Formats: sequence, C-alpha cells, structure tokens
Amino acid sequence: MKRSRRAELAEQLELYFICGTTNTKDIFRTVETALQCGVTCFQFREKGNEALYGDQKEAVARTLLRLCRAYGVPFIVNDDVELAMKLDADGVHVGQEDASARRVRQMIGADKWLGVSVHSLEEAATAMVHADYVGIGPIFPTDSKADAGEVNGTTLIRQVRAAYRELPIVGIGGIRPEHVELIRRDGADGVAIISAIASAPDVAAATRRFKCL
Ligand code: 3NM
Repeated sequence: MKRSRRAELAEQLELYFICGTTNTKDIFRTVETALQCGVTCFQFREKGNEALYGDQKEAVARTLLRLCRAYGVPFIVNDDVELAMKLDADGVHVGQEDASARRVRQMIGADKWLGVSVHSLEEAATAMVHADYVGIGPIFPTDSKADAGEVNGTTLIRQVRAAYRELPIVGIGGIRPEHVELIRRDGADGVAIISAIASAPDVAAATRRFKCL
C-alpha cells in the first residue's frame, strides 16, 4: 500500500462507529449525532433477528450514506458487497465467514476500502494481501456479536503490529473510552464501537468521550 493511502486510512480509523437498525431506536438520529460529534468512519452493519433486508435495507443505507457524505466521513458496508457497489459506498468490511478477501477485492476493485476481521496472526497474514485494514477482536466481552470469539485483550493487536508495522489496525469488542489509550498504545490505529455509542442514553456525550482522552 502506498504510504499516503496507509496514513489516510489509519487516520480515518481513529473512531470507527458501527451501527445497524437493531443497535439503536432511531438509527438516523444516532448516526447523525455521532457524525456531528466526531466519528471518523462509519460502517452500516445490518445484522440480527430483526434486521432489515432488500429494499428497506437499501433505503436505510442510502440515507446513511447521504449523512456520511454530508459530514465527509467514509461509509463502509458490512458484508453486503452487492449493496456497497450499488450505492458506490467507500468500502466493504467482511469477516472470516463472509466471502473471502480475495474474492471481495476482485468484486470491488482497487479503489474501495476493504476491511477484514481477523482472529489470529495467520488470518492477519492472509487478509493483508488484499485488505486495506484489519479489525481485531473481541478485545473485551461484547453483547453486540453473538458469535464473537474468545476475548483476547490486546494480545493479538500487539502480535500483528510487531509482525506488520504498516498494516492499519482497528480494535473492536466491548471498547469503552477508558480503554482507548491502551488499545492505541498496543498498536491499533483506532477503535471500532457499537454499543458504547449506539446504546448510550446521550449519544453526543458518549461520542465526545471517545474524542477527548
Ligand atoms: N466484531 P461493541 S466484536 C461486530 O471481535 C463485532 O470481530 C467483533 O460491538 C470481533 O462495541 C463486535 O458493542 C461487536 O462491543 C462490537
């Protein structure tokens, strides 16, 4: 990856908010508030029993994309490559169980961001051939992902950073503002958050807490 693209990406990963309609009562208000209060990247992740699909999912995504564009924040789609391409989103994020990084890269081309969740050094080594950044977690216990793997603290972040100095890394899973310093010190460029922002009684205050550490 060119130096400038790596630097730009690392900066955009600083406070990466992830949300779908099952994570909050009013997704538009939650996302707009989070954007106003300083999130640097947004991922639309529509998962769970009550998740929308088809036209309804697309309509929500379009509105969120418009909001992100208005605030100059990258809009990433979780898993759904077709939707990401239809909307001309800024990128796609996939897990290990989703389409393989190589296939997704072929589908989205070189210009869009590709993020891949990894849970071992081997997965990181494979992902980084095609990915622009990797997500590493769960750092702490989380209620937001039913099949999240073993909680590992920052161990894997440290290992991946030691092995790949230039690879953009975002930590994920149960992260609260007080954890950010440690996670960044151990090698992550940023943190990805669902519930600490989406479920907060005061989304603005919760977002700002991640910004002034
Ligand atoms: N992926 P919260 S943990 C979407 O470990 C996701 O790969 C994870 O939500 C992983 O901030 C997770 O509410 C959920 O804990 C993050």
